[in-house]
Order: sequence, then C-alpha cells, then structure tokens
Amino acid sequence: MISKKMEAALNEQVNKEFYSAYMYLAMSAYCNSIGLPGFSHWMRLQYEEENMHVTKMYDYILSQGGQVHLKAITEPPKEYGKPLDIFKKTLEHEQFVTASIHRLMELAIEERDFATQTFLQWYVTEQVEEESNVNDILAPLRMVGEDKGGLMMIDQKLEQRTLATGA
Ligand code: OFO
Repeated sequence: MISKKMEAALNEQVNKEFYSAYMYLAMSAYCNSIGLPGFSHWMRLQYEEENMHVTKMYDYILSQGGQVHLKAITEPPKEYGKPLDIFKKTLEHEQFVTASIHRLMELAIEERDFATQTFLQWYVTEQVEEESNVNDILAPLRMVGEDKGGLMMIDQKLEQRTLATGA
C-alpha cells in the first residue's frame, strides 16, 4: 500500500521515464540521419532500457494497489547537434532523472515507506551506472573533437553495445 502522494509522485516518474525513452528514440533517429549507425544503435538500446524502467515502475504501482495514470509525453527535440553535444545532452538528461529519483527517495524516507525505499534503491544504483556509462563515452569524444577517423572508431565501439539484462 502506498500513499496517494507517493502514487502521484511515482506516476510523474513513469512519465519522465517515458519521456526518456521517447527522447532516446528521437536521438537514435537523429544519429542515423547524420551517418552515425553506432551512435544510433546505442541510443536505440537506451530507448529499450528506458522502456524497462517504465514497466518496472508501472508494475510496482499496481503491486502496491495504486492507480496508474498515464499522462501526455512531451515531444522531444528532432536535432541534437554534434556527436559531443548529443552525449552532453544525454548526461544532462540523466542528471535530471537522478535528481528526480533522489526526490522520490526523500519522499519515501519522509513517509517511512520502507517498501518504496527498497524498490527505489534499484533506480538509485541504475542512475549511477547510467551517468558513468555516458561519462565513459564523453571522455573519448572530447579527446577526438572533430576528427572524422576518431569519431568513426567511437561509432564502431558504440555499435557493440548489448542490452543489459536484469532491469
Ligand atoms: Fe531511466 O534512466 Fe535514463 O533516463
């Protein structure tokens, strides 16, 4: 059983996770359109991961006897700039999601809602991983700058990403 306030906050987070999925799919399309198939693949898998984040939270709300309220998803941008800008925007977005998860955790602590604290712990850990993965890509991107050969190498590396299980 979760409080109505917690139910509303989790529904807001479901919407944010949906937006994340939508944004990464838009990024995937954009990367494809600028000739970066590896970047596009990475973003496509990120989209799949976000869908898992949505479903996990959706299932939790229902398992706690809560009501799911699906809201309109904001339209993501169509263009994301240069390869470095794409991942800078990705990091910014993940930091925004991390802050949102932390606010949810604060609410769960305030309400002494132990079940939701345990549930949210998975997202706290996941966000550490998400930010770290993006930082690992940003470092070589900063190094190569506009160098086409370097960008191609990074593109090939991103093409190798596989979907993480256990989400
Ligand atoms: Fe759902 O973690 Fe990214 O946004």
